[in-house]
Amino acid sequence: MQKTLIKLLFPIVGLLFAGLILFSYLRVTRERTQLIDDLDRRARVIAKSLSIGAMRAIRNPPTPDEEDLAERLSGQGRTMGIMVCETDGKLVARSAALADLKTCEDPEVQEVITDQKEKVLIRDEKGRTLHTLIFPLKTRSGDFVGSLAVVHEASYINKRIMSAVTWTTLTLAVLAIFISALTYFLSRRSFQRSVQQVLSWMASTKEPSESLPPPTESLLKPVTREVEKMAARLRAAKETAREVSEDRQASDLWTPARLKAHAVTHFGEKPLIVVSNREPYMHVKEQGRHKVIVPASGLVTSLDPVLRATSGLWIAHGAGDGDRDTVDHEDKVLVPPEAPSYTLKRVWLNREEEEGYYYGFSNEALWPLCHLTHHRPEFEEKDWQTYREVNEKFADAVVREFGKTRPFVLVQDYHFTLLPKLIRERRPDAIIGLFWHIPWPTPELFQVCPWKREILEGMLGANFVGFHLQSYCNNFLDTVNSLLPVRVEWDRFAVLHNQGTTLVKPFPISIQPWGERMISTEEEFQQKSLGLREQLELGNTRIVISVDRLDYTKGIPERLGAINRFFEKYPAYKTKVSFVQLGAPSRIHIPRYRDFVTEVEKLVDEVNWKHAEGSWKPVIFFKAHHDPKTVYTFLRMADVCIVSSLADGMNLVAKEFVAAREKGDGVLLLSEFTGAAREFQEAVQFNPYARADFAEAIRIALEMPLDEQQRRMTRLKVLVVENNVYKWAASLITEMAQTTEEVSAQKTDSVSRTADVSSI
Ligand code: GDG
Repeated sequence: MQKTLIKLLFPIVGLLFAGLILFSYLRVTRERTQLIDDLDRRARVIAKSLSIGAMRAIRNPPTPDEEDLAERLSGQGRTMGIMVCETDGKLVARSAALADLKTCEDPEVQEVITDQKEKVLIRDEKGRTLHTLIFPLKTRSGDFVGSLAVVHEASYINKRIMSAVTWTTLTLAVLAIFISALTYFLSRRSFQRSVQQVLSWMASTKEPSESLPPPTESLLKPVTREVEKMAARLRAAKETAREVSEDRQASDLWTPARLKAHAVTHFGEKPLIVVSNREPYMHVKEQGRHKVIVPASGLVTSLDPVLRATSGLWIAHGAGDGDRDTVDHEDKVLVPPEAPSYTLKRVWLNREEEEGYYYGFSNEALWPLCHLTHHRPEFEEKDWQTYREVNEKFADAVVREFGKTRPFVLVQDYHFTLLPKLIRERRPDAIIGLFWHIPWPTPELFQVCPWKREILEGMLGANFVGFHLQSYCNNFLDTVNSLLPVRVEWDRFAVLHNQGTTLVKPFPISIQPWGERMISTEEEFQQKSLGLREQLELGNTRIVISVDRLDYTKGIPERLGAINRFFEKYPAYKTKVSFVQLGAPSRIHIPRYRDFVTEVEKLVDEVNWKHAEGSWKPVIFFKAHHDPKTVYTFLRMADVCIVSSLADGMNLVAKEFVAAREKGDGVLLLSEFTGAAREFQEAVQFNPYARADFAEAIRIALEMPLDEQQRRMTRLKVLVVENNVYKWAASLITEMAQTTEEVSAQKTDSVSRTADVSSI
């Protein structure tokens, strides 16, 4: 600290000295001028008083009296004497004291004779400093007759100046030393106090419960502000580490806190950027007021908790009619509305774009192409063009969010097959993952797509492509292998192509625990389930539940056919069991989807017409977008859940049903064509196309003994609890981190190889 203070004082003392020197210089100069002025004045008075006598001496030859004139002033104070010269330079009279000095031939005297103007000279002669005033002698009529020089001894001026300089310097030096010392001691005292305050405050921040407020008066205030921020970050990290270690001790489960710590470890403070078509929160207008809805979508169900935990950025199409009213100038809004924890950035599409890209190419071509449900894909050239344009639009929106450091982007689903390549072209260093939520067909099926190669090349812009199942990965690798000039390394499931390497891996998706989504108490659940029974006139019947987006891939007509067969075969179940279908309308602008809803309604009507008894109806079709609480309550109050998809990437409803079984009972009837069927061997599996088997599976489920239900459900629950959505997201983040390391290593390798080559 001593050194720091001295360093700090150096410029202060320097400045002080410079100021003092300037001050003494000005003082001395002023004093000198004053003394010379005094002498000028005195010499002038003498010259004027002697001028008449001098002129007389010039006119008449010198007499002894005039000799007296030259001697009259000799020895009076500092006056040495006078000298009178004629205009032709002839000496008329001179005091004896000036005998050894220059005479009338002196050029300075000559100058006065020529100019006829008074002149003052200060010069050193014979070891003395002399002040000489040369005065022009003029008659009353203005005739110039000669000059009179009055000479003074002026050495005393220099002496006086020197002593003034000495005194001023001494005084100022003492003053400077005094001020410096004072400054030093005062700063030292306040520095010491500030450092002491900051040290005790820093020591107190270690223990938040006893922490002192930061010192506000301290000289080190900017330092305390930074330390305060750092302490907050350290506390947060400590808290996360504590939560993680507690979690680890409790079990090996992935939790939001553990996922956050995992993301921070790999991405630092940079947000993970997720891009999808569907937004997690949609603002819609209802009777002039804004209402927020969570769209019925497996993608939203799984990604929202991940973004909440990692505080990332989600970029999606703003599809709600109130969306524009709720964003800021960057089209961003903080979500979830009740507890904002991440940013949603909305991208706007006009009607034509939505038609061509979303309803057209994504859902009329790629969706049926990837789901083996015998629905013919419609490949419209115009839709494909719009699809490309919208992918470009999203690429621009995504890249706009990138900073200078390497960005991490997770692209979602079949709406954005071209996006990875487009982002890569704009930012070659980006780490890009693409997650595909639906199945991938065989090469034979995929190759009917007219733009198959462009789509595959677009996807290969990603560092890795994830699917739910290994079989979808294998299909994808087979497809690129047969359609593109690439090399597939089957031992590590990698595609080597002209943009680099793409790894293809399974990441089976999952859900977050209901406990995190539902804050409802047991009492609330009982009330809500009673209310729903009343509303749907269910009485005390047993409930078989199904929850679906109304999509032709979900096997709803097949389910209704099996229900019809079940009641035909087992009529004793009439009035004792009700099939409740929660159906959220989806993609309703596509005629195929509208027709599908009409078909379901017609089939429901037929089954009910055929089997209804009194007020009891075998099927209750609850067509609406339900809130998650309603979905949860139904999943919990039912005895059996049917998931009958004809093809499904995973199917999260199956997992949600298992997670909702608080008491460990209930039976899951699961189509063997869902991704979930691979994990859920304990579910009762069936082929939804085989109506009789399907109907039989319903009976088996309804008659399954409780202990058998519990045995199966316990195993299913372990799978859902352990493999939750946080674990899924963590494995994607790990993949991104590993890819980053590999990419950096390759870069270093290629740099060193370039160096090797250049040195050859
Ligand atoms: C795709 C893939 C894959 C249903 N009705 C309502 C509602 N839902 C919720 C469910 C569930 C989600 O929607 C549906 O998820 P699924 O996974 O069953 O199906 P997709 O939407 O087709 O999802 C699928 C998934 O992506 C994830 O990768 O599993 O294979 O097709 O969470 O509970 N939610 C609300 N109201 C409803 O009326 N709020």
